[in-house]
Amino acid sequence: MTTRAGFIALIGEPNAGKSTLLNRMVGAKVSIVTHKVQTTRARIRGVAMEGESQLVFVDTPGLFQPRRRLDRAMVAAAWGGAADADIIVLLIEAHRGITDGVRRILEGLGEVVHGRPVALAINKIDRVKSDVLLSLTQELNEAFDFAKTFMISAEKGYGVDDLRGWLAETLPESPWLYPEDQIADLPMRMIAAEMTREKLTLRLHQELPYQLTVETEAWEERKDGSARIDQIIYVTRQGHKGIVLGNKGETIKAVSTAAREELETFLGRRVHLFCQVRVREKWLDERERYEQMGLDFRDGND
Ligand SMILES: Nc1nc2c(ncn2[C@@H]2O[C@H](COP(=O)(O)OP(=O)(O)OP(=O)(O)O)[C@@H](O)[C@H]2O)c(=O)[nH]1
Ligand SMILES: [Mg+2]
Repeated sequence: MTTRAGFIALIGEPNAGKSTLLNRMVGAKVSIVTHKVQTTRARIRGVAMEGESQLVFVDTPGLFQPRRRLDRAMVAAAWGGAADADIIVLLIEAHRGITDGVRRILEGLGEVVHGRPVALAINKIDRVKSDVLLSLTQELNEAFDFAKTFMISAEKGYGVDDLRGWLAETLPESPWLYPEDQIADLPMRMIAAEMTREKLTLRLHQELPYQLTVETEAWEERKDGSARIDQIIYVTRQGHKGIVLGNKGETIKAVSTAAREELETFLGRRVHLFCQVRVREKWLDERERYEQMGLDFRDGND
């Protein structure tokens, strides 16, 4: 039997459903998901097996017009993921159709593909009537030379098996790149930090989720089989610290409880999670913070 393996970059506008699709393909929550844009900040790999093929999915930050250093580093990471992949899957939101953002991505794609297959995945088909899909498919295929078009719902699972099957047979012949039972290669410290950031993003409003970052500072294995995890939430202003803490500390308490519960499920053991909020006005310009996020600091330069 010949084995196949390779990298599949999931790209698209923020909120297109890339992380949801990665998690569904892998069968576990490897990448955080929220209803807000710009949730994913760095490339996150998830591994799935299909027959003799090993599919290494690369979730990427959404592609948008960056304003800040962090935005630029995120967008660079996303394009970098596309540039390194064997196959690119572009996710489009069915109900939003061809936005200006989608047009810009199609232009950018032309420069990075170099003959590699690009599949179109029209996502969130559960949100539209089927007649919309036909014209959208046609328009998109006129705008770009896609190898194949799939209509999916990453959330409900529609069409995902077809996409997986096509990817499995389209990947190049290659030995597997990861052990057969491995599903992710993100360090646990980072997965843990991401879980806390997801809960913060879900609870906090407006700009605040975009002005904070979470890092796991210490991870201690305890004799009773549990883990003690200490995390720092960096915010840019004293006022933000107050909001993250909440009245009598109720916000931070709810966030850390939710994150701890999810971590315990993921790890299959007890966790003691301690989150501390620290004001660091300039964290968005600190190299160390980017390295912790898995981003290249230099990519943020103008
Ligand atoms: N109705 C519907 N919602 C979906 C579907 N797929 C994803 N979503 C929702 O869309 C929102 C964004 O999903 P994500 O997976 O975080 O999107 P993303 O592309 O990773 O977003 P960024 O990380 O911000 O770039 C979440 O609320 C998901 O639950 C789908 O097939 N149908
Ligand atoms: Mg995401």
